[in-house]
Amino acid sequence: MTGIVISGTGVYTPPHSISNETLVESYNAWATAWNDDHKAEIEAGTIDAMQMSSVEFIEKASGIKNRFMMDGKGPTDPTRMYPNLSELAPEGPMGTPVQVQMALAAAEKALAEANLKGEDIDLVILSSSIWERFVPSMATELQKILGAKGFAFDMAMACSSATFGMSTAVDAVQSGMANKALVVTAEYITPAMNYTDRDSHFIFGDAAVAIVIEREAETKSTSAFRIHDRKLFTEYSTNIAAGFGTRTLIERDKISHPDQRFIQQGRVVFKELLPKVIDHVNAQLAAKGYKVEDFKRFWLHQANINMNMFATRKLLGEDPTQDKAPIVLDEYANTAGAGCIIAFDKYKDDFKPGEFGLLCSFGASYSIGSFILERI
Ligand code: CO8
Repeated sequence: MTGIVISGTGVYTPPHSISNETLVESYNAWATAWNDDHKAEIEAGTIDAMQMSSVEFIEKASGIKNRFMMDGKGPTDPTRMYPNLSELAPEGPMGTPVQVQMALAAAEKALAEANLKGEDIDLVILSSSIWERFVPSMATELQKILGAKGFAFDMAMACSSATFGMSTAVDAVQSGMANKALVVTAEYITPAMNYTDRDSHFIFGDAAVAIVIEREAETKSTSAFRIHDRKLFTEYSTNIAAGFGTRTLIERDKISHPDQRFIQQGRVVFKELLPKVIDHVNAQLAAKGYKVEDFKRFWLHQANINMNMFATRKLLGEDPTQDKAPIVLDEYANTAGAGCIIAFDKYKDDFKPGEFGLLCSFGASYSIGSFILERI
């Protein structure tokens, strides 16, 4: 046991709700126009025609029906196919980033649930998969806006950004480096997507989540969860990648190269990662003397419904229900590090004191982060 609790969580949902139908319509319009432009080469057999996307495939293969975007117009405009950043952060790179605006909205909700104000926080960790700006640190800008004290820093661990950030915050509070920590995962992912890639154009949505971490003895929250245990794992893999970074600045000709944006070997990820997740969770429960029956709920990473069904079926030995392992990816799509926290935030209010749940992120790098939680 850590003596530390999660005393508040918050979710920021972006304003534009984009259905599979809308996304497929714009992709297919773009692909049809591309095929028309390349008719001669396609007919000569020198290049392949773009295949059409379909709503039925997306829903069956992923379980995703909808996603939220900060800018819904750009990615669904067949003549553009990427978001318009400058409309959302008009003052250029030093204007408050969209990611910080998203983070702030989630943080305000988490602080309210924890019964705290910005000035009560003395550690801010902005832990996300991708970055709108590297310097100055976006976490320090959020710290300033919130009026938080102490120190702040950015960190990244792809799909496990929130859980790894939470674990870092637990260490800081336990060691006395900080008193009350705010972890925010602001996944502004749409700018890193390739909306002209049929295999992945439907996978992601934008969202931000925030978590307050503090000592159990000090919390003013009426709905806190005690952190009993946490277990982290990583293993290098290039099967999920987005190659942009400083190299993009230098190799200008590669800026629009597909490997700068999100790419994955979806089937390989499915096969390689899931056994690791199941072993990871089983090992954690065995080491701490828990059985799966001890848990009221499993708040899992939200990438693909078939993955979640498979994982919970293996863990529980039965078909999972929405109550046992809630799915939010149908509405939010894959929100990288934010997914399992959205599930936690939306499916935790019915917990009674003494009931246990397991929170687990898994995905890119590869990474896994799992927490055993008890409602106090
Ligand atoms: N419409 C119609 N048909 C399609 C489409 C489409 N949009 N896309 C592909 N197809 C076709 C394929 O071409 C293929 O055709 P054929 O059989 O003729 O070759 C057929 O459908 C089947 O394709 P797949 O085998 O690829 O389909 P799957 O059933 O494997 O489903 C998924 C694809 C949905 C991608 C699935 O493999 C999946 O979700 N796997 C799990 C992957 C996963 O969890 N990844 C983790 C995501 S990463 C993460 O969570 C956070 C990353 C944070 C980093 C962000 C950086 C920007």
